[in-house]
Amino acid sequence: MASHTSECLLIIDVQNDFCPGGALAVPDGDQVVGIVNRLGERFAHRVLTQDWHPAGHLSFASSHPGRAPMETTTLPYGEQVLWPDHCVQGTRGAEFHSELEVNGSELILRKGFRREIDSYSAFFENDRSTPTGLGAYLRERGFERLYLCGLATDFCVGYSALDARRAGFAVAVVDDACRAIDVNGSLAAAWREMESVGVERVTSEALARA
Ligand code: VGL
Ligand code: ZN
Repeated sequence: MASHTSECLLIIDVQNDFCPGGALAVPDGDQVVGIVNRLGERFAHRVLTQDWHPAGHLSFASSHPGRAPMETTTLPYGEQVLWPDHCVQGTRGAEFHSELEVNGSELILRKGFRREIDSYSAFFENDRSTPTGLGAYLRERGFERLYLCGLATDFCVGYSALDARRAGFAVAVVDDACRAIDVNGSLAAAWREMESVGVERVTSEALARA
């Protein structure tokens, strides 16, 4: 049952910059808003994440002279996609979509706030070892099963799902409540990886019927 007290809905990065018209628009990103709001009604507990970068963040192509968005580079912790400037702290692009239901969420977890390191995952930054604190928070709250939705399936949702499994939670991704960026086959790769570690793929309709 999706309303069970040991379950929490994680709503990943439903922010203006990931919606049409935004700096790093995910195709049809805004289409998840209504689905996520309805999904949220079925959960007793909800947590939001917010991509939250300082100006000049090293994941921005603009911080690397001569480099263009969507190229990759090597940073001390490994390969990093270079993005357009997005979700800069305090800007409109970093705000949640205006129609997203935010008041019922119990925590807003901000990530990617260190200039030198990106954080796709809500649990670990892109070095895969610096924790955000979310795993400990969710464990201490007694949650055992996490449902993930939001943007983007192949980056922040996918990395968060993998790390949530690694942290010992049961994890399901609500497929129709997510949208993907899909660069160079990243969406198929993300699902392959998620399924290989036991992340369940569910739909909001199936949850509503359960
Ligand atoms: C994201 C790329 C860069 C995401 C965030 O929310 O999926 N993707 N920053
Ligand atoms: Zn980002």
